[in-house]
Amino acid sequence: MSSTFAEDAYPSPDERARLRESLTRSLPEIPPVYFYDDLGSELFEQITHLGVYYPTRTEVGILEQRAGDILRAVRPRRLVELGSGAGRKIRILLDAWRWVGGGETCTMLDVNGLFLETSISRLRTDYPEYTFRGVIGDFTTDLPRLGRGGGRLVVFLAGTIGNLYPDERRAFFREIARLMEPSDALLVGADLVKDTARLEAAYDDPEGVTAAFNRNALRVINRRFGANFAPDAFAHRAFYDAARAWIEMRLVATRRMRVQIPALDLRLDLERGAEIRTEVSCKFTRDSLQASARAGGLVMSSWHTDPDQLFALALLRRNDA
Ligand code: SAH
Ligand code: AVI
Repeated sequence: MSSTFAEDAYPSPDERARLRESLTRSLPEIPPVYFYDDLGSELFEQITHLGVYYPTRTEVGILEQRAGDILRAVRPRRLVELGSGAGRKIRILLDAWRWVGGGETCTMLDVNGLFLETSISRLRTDYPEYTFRGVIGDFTTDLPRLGRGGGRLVVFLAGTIGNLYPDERRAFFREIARLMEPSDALLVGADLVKDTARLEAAYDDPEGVTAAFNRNALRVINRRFGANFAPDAFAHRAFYDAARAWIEMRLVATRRMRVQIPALDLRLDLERGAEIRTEVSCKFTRDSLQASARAGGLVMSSWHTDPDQLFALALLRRNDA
């Protein structure tokens, strides 16, 4: 478990084909998974502490209130966290598990090996009664590596579900439903639709941390694919698209430039003002999340939110459970 995402082996033909396809769309895209090398994961951690970035502290508050109820409802023997990052939120569930009982193992899956390794070694020290396992992988393709077998609570926090496009989200729910047993459950953190000013402020902080996080995707592409993007020649842009109910992050070229990406055998000629989409972050209502889960073969068994209805946790089960 020692390699980190950005230092992994040379990208596979499949990975190269997918990025090439994304970058050659009429609106070029870099999938958000490329934010999360070690620097990007650290920048995300900094984002979680920003005053304007309400999702983390709000979700932590809901988890602290509801972790016991959720564990009592599911009675899992095994916890699985997808996109675990620095591994702080799982501690709230592990603390509650100590009271509720029945806990055995905790598996965390993340694309960033360093963050995974560090968080697992800390968790092993602080929770010696549980067995921890780390899986370096991609939650859009590697879920089968988590195996099967009941008694599992899978948690997918932070609103990361919103970083999947609606069709990817449906495919994700379907794949989870396929791998779940009737006794398993999925706990999903979802950021909620709210006023545009508050949403946009959360993705454009005055300190420029989100801008640095956004530009970091170019550094990752440079390293991983031998490209020569000049990150400083791009401006950060974030806006709420109310019709699609998502925040969109883009990078805007501040001058005309030619970018070579040798590993993709690709040259991009960007005009000044040309944009690259780096992330969508979908916002939900209870109904929209329920409909999306149902389309993927899951039903909502409980919904937990904060007093200001900023963020929610939804507990989902297989529709035949
Ligand atoms: N759960 C943490 C971190 C959320 S940030 C929290 O609540 O604060 C999103 C996390 O998902 C990062 O750790 C990132 O490395 C990981 N990630 C992003 N895309 C991924 C993918 N496709 N597969 C696996 N992990 C991914
Ligand atoms: C990880 N994910 C839920 C974050 C979000 O809010 O969509 C990523 C992020 N992008 C910009 N700021 C935070």
